[in-house]
Amino acid sequence: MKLNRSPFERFYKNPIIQRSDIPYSCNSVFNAAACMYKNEYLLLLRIEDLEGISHLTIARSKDGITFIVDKQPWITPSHDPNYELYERYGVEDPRITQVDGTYYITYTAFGPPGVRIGIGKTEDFKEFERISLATEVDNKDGVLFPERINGEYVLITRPGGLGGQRGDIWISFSPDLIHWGKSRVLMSHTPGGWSSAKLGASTPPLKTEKGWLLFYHGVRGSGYGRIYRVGAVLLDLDKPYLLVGSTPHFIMGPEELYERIGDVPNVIFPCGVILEEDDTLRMYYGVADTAIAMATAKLEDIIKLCLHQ
Ligand code: M1P
Repeated sequence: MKLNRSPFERFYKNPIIQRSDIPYSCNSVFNAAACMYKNEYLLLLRIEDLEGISHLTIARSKDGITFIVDKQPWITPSHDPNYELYERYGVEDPRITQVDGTYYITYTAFGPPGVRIGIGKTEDFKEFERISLATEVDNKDGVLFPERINGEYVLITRPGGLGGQRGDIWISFSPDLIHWGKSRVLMSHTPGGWSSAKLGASTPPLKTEKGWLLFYHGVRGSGYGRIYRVGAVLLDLDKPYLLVGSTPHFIMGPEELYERIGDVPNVIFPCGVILEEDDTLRMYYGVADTAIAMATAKLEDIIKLCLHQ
């Protein structure tokens, strides 16, 4: 049975990118960041290699559906002594945010001490410059706001939440993308509900007239494993630590076989959303940690759900 009130429509030929589309050997491709660059859709794919280490590779498309994947990885675990230990097990789950004309990439740096949020930047999707490891362990699901607010960069994070631990969504502020503070809890997991285990930001906030629109994933344990679903909230434009609306329930969950079956079953994990000129949202999401799918929704429908209209 389909979710009655899901505003999202899945692309009929999902998944749009799978392992056979990658021009070199790998285990899987999932959880891709998305943006527009020079009139093309650009995805930054998380690709897990045959040793289980993830790196990031660019894919490009004219129509947002048919993607050509670069022949070489772009961002791989760093050999810089300041980063090597923290990225030794991989770079994962990227998000792209354009701030003041520069593309910033947040990602999960995974190494022996645990997971941290890395931030880097690019102007041309050729050169990539690391800026900072913004958090200590264990912290992930970092998304950056597309504007400085009151002069500060704003980052959403998810400390904790590894294994069976609980995890909430936090927000922090920085003058320079290196030093972060004024941290506070933005959203907590909901005991007994669809995000009873943990939450994490999914896509970078999108500015709307009604507030910053943030998609997030909520996770619930089950006898068979965890279930990853998606909800949305609106945050105050000037005080982004304040919620002005939230969907009363999850708005998309695993339903199709490609979302239910794979390396990690029952996972939908968006990392990128693109707003089209006609106010259609195009969401790119990892499915079952195995492939990438796309779904569309009308911005207005999501906002109405957040405002319970
Ligand atoms: O396997 C599901 C997801 O698990 C982790 O996400 P989170 O820590 O937010 O629950 C990540 O490993 C993610 O890549 C993966 O899709």
